[in-house]
Amino acid sequence: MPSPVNYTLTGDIGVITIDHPPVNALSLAVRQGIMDSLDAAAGDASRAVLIICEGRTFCAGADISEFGKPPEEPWLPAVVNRIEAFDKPVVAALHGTALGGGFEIALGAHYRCALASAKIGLPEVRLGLLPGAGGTQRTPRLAGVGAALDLMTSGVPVDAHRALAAGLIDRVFDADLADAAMAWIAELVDEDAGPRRASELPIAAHDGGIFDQYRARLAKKARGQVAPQAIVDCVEQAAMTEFADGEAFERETFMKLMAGDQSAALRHFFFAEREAAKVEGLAMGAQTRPIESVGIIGGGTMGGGIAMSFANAGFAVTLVEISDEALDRGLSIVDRNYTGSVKRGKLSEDAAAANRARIAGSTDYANLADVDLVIEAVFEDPGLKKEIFARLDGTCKPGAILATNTSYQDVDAIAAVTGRPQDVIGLHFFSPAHIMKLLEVVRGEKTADDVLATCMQLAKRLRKVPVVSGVCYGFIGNRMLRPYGKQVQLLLLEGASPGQIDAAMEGFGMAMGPLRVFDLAGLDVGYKARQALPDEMKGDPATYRVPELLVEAGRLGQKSGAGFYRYDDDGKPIPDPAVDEIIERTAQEFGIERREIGDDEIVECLLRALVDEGRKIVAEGIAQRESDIDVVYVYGYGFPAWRGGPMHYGAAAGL
Ligand code: T1G
Ligand code: NAD
Repeated sequence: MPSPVNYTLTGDIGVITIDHPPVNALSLAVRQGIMDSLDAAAGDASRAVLIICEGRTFCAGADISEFGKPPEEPWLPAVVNRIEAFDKPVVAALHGTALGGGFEIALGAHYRCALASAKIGLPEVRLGLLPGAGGTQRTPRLAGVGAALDLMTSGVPVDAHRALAAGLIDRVFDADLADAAMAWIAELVDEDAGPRRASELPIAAHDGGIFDQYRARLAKKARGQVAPQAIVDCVEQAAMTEFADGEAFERETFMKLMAGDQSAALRHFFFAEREAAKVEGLAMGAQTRPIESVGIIGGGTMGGGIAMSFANAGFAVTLVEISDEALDRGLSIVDRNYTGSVKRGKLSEDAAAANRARIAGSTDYANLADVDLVIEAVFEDPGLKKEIFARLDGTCKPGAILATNTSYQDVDAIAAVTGRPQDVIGLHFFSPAHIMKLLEVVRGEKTADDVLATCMQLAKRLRKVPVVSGVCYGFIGNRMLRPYGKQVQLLLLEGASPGQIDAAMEGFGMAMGPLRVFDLAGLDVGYKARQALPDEMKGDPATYRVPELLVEAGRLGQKSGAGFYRYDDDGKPIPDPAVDEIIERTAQEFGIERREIGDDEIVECLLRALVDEGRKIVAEGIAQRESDIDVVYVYGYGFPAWRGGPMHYGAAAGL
């Protein structure tokens, strides 16, 4: 196998070119190739060395596929240190996304330049790790303690100009990176600018309390996660000890994280998310249909958010409602959401205005005649949905994709009312649709491959994470929510309070405890859905009597000011003795003996419910693989990614 690293002497500059698609990850061959190139540069007439990459990006990090295996020499820290120790000036030229170990290679170089479009970052924390090739020691020396802590504990990349301002790079070029870098190196050589080593820089003065401030902030923001705290420890060491001691501390801490459960879970999730985009039996380059214009039917909670998702991604959107006042109401929600995004700094005024302008309102289905894709998001009423699809069948052009955003209805039954079932699919967005990344792509019995491939590609354009589901009641996520919800109800009757159950699950890492989630979604949603079910599908009445009594008492959840909790004016949940009384009375009604229940038992019982249902979903072929279920539950239901997802956690915990 030819080395992915090539060395040439161009004039008096040695050029190390890395070409290891798709992202120039620092595999063993790349690391070895860099070392071999440095051997050559040490012995030739070169007066300086350039490190540059082919393809779409500078090295995007250590090779994650090598993790978990015994590290093979040359180790990445040794490569970085060899670059830094080189006695000729070494320049790194960055483009694309220079991330993790890739940016650490650049930090080892003596000078750094980048294309204006480049981004640099240290996202190791997202893998439950920390920059383990000197990054925690060199970054604070170049950019200061605060900027280093922000960059590494957030894992969020910064653009070239921000990196320049922070002192992390020295030059930004607008085009022709290689030429500009070579010209710059010639200047450096003419000025006799020698090696400049970040490890020799002192740490700029800073407030000694900054470390504990970060620890306290991260204990909330990254509750339960070990890597962010470890990064603070490493930067504190950089500020307090010699480089070599700090580097040794970093290495030891890195190895501990690498061996830990949280990094294993996050690395699993990194690949799970990418795997989910691959559909068995559907070639990656499968034929797709052009999608430029989109029609959305129903401008309610979901329709408005879906319209924004498409408008924000540059599509022309026609939002169709049943009447002018319904349309005005729907569009005013959209306007309010855009105003909110601008206020929160998510969008500039201009961008919000441009996106909003892409959404046209209508009450006339004839306006959908030429759109490439329609998404129906009307009430969760099977009859109404079938009526609408029959109408679309007669209105939309041949080849238009007809999608439903239904949470539970049978996509095959909806497809069957049209003469084009091959063009029908489910696109199940999650609320709020312009924010939640998960998109369940529901493949009907007759859905054509190119329709499926088109929707998978569309998800990427919407910056959503797609997961393919077969047709069943609740698809993947909502189907798993049912047994989970049933166990919650049984735990309540057996002695756990709403507050205890939520605290136990939030302590486990869930973004929000189940009773708060039910109150947020509205207890009437489940109540109505249950009314539509035949008795045999309702299950054990003990699993829904309490929420039924709450709804019948007008306690619909947060929307009515009370559900399982009471809510004060700013929506804070307050435990309510009236609810405890209803629970105790219902337990008696079912003859259930109440007892003390520990948090661990609550967590295990609820996770077991998720894992058992997840296994059935894979066994039935509704989900392609267990890791897809992890992606659904992390992105759609706030399961902590640092636990890997319910299936990964269940396997690791032996549930
Ligand atoms: N190692 C191995 N494979 C990688 C990879 C990596 N670091 N990054 C991406 N890939 C593969 C990915 O699996 C996919 O493969 C293909 O490249 C395209 O990726 C010591 C230890 C770079 C922003 O965390 O953030 O350095 O599916 O679909 O959307 O301190 O990939 O095509 O077969 O994501 O354009 C730190 C992780 C590692 C960066 C590109 N680096 N990667 O996004 O494409 S830890 C990271 C990304 C580290 C050192 C430590 C993104 C991207 P396939 P993609 P994309
Ligand atoms: P909603 O009640 O908020 O909005 C439904 C909208 O459809 C209303 O504005 C109504 O005026 C409109 N409508 C009704 N009949 C119509 C017709 N013939 N033509 C055009 N518009 C019509 O409902 P929602 O919460 O937005 O849910 C919509 C769909 O999305 C449902 O199938 C629901 O199951 C699904 N869904 C909801 C959520 C959620 O959390 N709310 C999440 C995912 C999916």
